[in-house]
Amino acid sequence: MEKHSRIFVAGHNGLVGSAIVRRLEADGYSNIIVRGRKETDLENQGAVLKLFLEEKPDYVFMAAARVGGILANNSYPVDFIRSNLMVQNNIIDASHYAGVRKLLFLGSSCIYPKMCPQPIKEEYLLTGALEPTNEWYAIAKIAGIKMCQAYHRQHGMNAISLMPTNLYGPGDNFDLNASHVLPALIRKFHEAKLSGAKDVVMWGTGTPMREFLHVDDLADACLHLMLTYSDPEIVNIGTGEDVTIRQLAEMVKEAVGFEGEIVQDLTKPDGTPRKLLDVSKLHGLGWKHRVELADGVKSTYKWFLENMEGIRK
Ligand code: GFB
Repeated sequence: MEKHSRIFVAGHNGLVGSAIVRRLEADGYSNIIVRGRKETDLENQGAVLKLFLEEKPDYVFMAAARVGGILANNSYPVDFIRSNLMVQNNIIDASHYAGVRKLLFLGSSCIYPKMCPQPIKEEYLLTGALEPTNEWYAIAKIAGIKMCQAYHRQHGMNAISLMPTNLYGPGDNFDLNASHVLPALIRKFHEAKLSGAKDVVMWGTGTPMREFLHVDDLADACLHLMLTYSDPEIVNIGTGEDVTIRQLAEMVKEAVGFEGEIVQDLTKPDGTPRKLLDVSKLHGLGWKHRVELADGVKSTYKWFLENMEGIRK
């Protein structure tokens, strides 16, 4: 990929897409193509094909996805399976049809079986039943991986698939019904501090374990692998370290400076008990994360404070 290559970042307004655009711009890539939802509806096959034929991208970062936390995934199964299948099929098909040189597809750590051994190796894909709260999203993402591998096998397409762990950072969604745990806790502790509330509600038991990767690290890994990796086999992207949800809540509480209690809401699901990626393949490919969780929580809280007016909440 050259600095003047035509690079399409699908989903540039989202948490991941915006981080990829920031990363590419910082490195001097000068031909970044983005399209807003109003200009091109990525669920519309004709519109996506038209975009590809007009813009003729050389490289594609496929970061457009319908994403959400455990409650949104559990509540809107149609949206999560249908929208993701449509958008990814359109982009992968159009990439082939328009002769894209390389496509990077982003999946998720929730593609792996709920009860698979930890840390999770890439080879555990499709070895067991999925976590029911997010199987709709996971099935769509698995289909995306297989589409890329099928295009590689049948047409020699250069398409790589990366599986990031739980992400967070600037541009995250802070809507309490739709968001992931980390931005939700930042908002809840912040609002509790302002209102002088006695406690903050943490969903579930607090015992599930999650691995969190700062989105700027993910963007860096995407660029690294776009430049150096060309194999259809999937690669996990994470830190290789995890915490309990209770530990995360304590960390956010401290970063925000809230002094009250943390209480459980056991009517909300825990989800999968643990989801820690084995990142030895990634490390072997020459990449390691830089942002430690405690620092990332602090910087994301700072971002939240500075951007409260415009954020999704
Ligand atoms: O981040 P999260 O929504 O997604 O929840 P998953 C992680 C854990 O945090 C669960 C708990 O055990 C939640 O019950 N939790 C505690 C909270 N308090 C809160 C809160 O206020 N809000 C939220 N959202 N959770 C998602 C998948 O699973 O992970 C997606 O549904 C995707 O498909 C994403 O793969 C990365 O880690 O459980």
